[in-house]
Amino acid sequence: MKDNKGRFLVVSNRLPVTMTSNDNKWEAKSSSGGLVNALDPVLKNRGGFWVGWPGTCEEVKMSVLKEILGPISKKNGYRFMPVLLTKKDIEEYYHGFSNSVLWPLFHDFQSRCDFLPEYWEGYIRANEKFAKVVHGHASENDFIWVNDYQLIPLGSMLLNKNPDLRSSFFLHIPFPSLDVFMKLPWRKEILYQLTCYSLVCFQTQRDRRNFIECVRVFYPGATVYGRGHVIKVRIDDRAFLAGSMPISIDYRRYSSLGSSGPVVKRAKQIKDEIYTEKMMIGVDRLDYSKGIPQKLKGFDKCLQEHPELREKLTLFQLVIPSRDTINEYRELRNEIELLISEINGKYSTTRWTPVIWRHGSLPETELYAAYRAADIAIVTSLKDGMNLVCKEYCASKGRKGGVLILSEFTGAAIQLSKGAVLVNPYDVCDVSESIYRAFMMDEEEQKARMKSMREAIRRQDVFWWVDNFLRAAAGKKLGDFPEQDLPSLWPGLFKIKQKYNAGKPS
Ligand code: GDG
Repeated sequence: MKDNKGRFLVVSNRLPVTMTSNDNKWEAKSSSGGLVNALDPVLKNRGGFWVGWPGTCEEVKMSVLKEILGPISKKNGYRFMPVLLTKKDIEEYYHGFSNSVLWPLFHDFQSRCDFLPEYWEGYIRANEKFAKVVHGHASENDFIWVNDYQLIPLGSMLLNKNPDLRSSFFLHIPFPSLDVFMKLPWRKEILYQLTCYSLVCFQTQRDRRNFIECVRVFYPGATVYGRGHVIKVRIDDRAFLAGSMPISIDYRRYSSLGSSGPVVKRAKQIKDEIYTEKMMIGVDRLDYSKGIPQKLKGFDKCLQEHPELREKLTLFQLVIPSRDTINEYRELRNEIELLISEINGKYSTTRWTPVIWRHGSLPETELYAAYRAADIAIVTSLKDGMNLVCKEYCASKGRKGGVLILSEFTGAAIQLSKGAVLVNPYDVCDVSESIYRAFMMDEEEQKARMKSMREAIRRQDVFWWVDNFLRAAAGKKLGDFPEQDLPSLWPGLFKIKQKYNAGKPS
């Protein structure tokens, strides 16, 4: 098992599939989300591993896991390695420390944090479980890529198990400023754990700057060398790299999907069904960081200030269910429903409903048809590590126009600042006027802005991101992990079987 030339080993909280059981019948559904959508095309057909929680706390027999995950592994061309977690783990590690401490704090929502010591204990316990699975399958030659805030301690745990098991880390969410980070009761531990990776990488230079500032305060003797995407940090006798690389999408795939016959045809149908002159799309996970109420309030104000837009502009808002067992998220859903019914109650006519919304996911082609049909896309995140929705929207438009309204507080705003209409989501007037401006923008300006955004996304697509990450972490590029058939899980097993059979009397 451990004699290989080096494989890709991605670790994230969730596997790209979720296992569910109904009357003891198990099935796996693919899960979507920024991280999965970015990493799946990278891992596809490269014969590596994805380690993560399969989304269930129920006891699952090994035979069931193999039966369910085996065929999906084969289809995807990489293997799924489940980490089994208990209800208590999920309560304390996932809902607790990850989503009630790190997520709100790193998105600047300090007042939403619950700094409970048992959450920290659960976080460490669950990370140990991940470390055990990774350690059981990885060799020193493998490229171990740990993803996101749920797994910050993993790198240091792997080093404790085997000092040659080096790993790299990418933080998909923002890294907060020093004064916010200081509020974390486990700030010393979290910072130390981040410094144990060979490469610790952030979405933007701003996030990395925040991190380096924290390093300088906690390790006054630290030295920092270099500039650009990757810099070197030395703390006493330890050295590691700190990077900043914006994650992106598989631009070519999404751009050709957006221009494909079925998507274009369906986009036309959607446009006809919507009825109004223009359609504006919003696609967000149900999360307070995405600023959905701020978007709705801005739209309300726009319809109030500019009555000429009534019956001419419809908002199609897709809300993807997320963490819906948490009270706060249920409350957010109620708030959104209330705001939508207020807007629709105020302005609807017999032939027009201002906000059409859906709480649920769409199949990929349907989502791209909706992007394609939309004249405007609106992202009003209060804080967002990157935001892939805005990049997907631009890719789907082909050479057509379309306007992107984008929150200043997304990582993507740095790359797309020339083409997008940037907005401060906390300023209801700004949101309202940006919608009006987007509605009125002429075709020529739209096309010019869209072109510059598409160019930026095409130049730095998800493969650029991976190549840069690999080059910095291991001096490799994606091509060094060629496409291949899924290798056997136990390469030695075939030989042992042969030997055994050879020794057997015929
Ligand atoms: C985190 C960070 C960072 C959404 N609805 C459907 C669907 N989606 C897909 C989109 C997009 C993804 O979900 C959402 O990605 P985002 O980047 O917008 O947001 P998060 O999920 O919060 O992701 C974020 C990201 O990690 C990557 O680093 O950009 O800042 O918060 O890809 O397409 N996909 C389908 N149907 C839907 O209804 N098929």
